Amino acid sequence: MDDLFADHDASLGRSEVLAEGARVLRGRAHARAAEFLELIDGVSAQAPFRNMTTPGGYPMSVDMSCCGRLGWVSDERGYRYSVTDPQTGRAWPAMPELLRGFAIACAAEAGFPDFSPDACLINRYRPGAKLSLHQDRDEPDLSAPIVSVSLGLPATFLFGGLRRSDPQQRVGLVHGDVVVWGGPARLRFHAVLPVREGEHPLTGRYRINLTFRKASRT
Ligand code: MD3
Ligand code: FE
Repeated sequence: MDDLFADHDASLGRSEVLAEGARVLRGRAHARAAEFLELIDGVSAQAPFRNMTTPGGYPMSVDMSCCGRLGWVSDERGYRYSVTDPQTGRAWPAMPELLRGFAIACAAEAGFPDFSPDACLINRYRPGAKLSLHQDRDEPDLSAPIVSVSLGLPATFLFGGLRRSDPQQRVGLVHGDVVVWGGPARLRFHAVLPVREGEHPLTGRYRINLTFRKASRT
């Protein structure tokens, strides 16, 4: 049995379809979470967490880092993917193979068999941090899905429609949950409500979310 899914029995059948193209794989990252967090520590030792600035000039409340060939960057000039970390002037740390393989397996399970991520954005939320309503549309190949892994403190995720004003469904995401969204759900608006105060045995006062993306055309 594929040991990337060592907790398969515990999470068997706990897959929810949020909309066509969007699925939550409950608990799928639970068994490997401690290893994943070690790998994230390694990445952030080379590419430290930082509060990026929005194009409007405001600091984001979420601390971010990246790994993979490309990293997501925001500043007064706008949003884009870059092969260098503007803070260090160096390439982003490599995407750890264990993480990349896990994301590919989750995408395949959700119906996207050819996922080849080259960017992983690491979002770190302290209590009070949030992500406002947005679409992920900086990637040139929108046929590729995005895979999200939630670790640490829980959060409430808002899942909207293709227009900013569309109604939103609330989805609770806890430690170990994975969300895969692509196809007709790829451009849906979404947000994360302010993370509530709490303490998690593996992350302390943080929620960590990984998003695996294909950020280049080829
Ligand atoms: C999108 N991150 O980094 S990912 C982002 O939890 C981002 O840090 C969030 O949005 C985070 O751009 C959310 C989870 C997610 C789940 C379901 C979705 C995003 C989705 C459904 C449709 C569109
Ligand atoms: Fe997003």
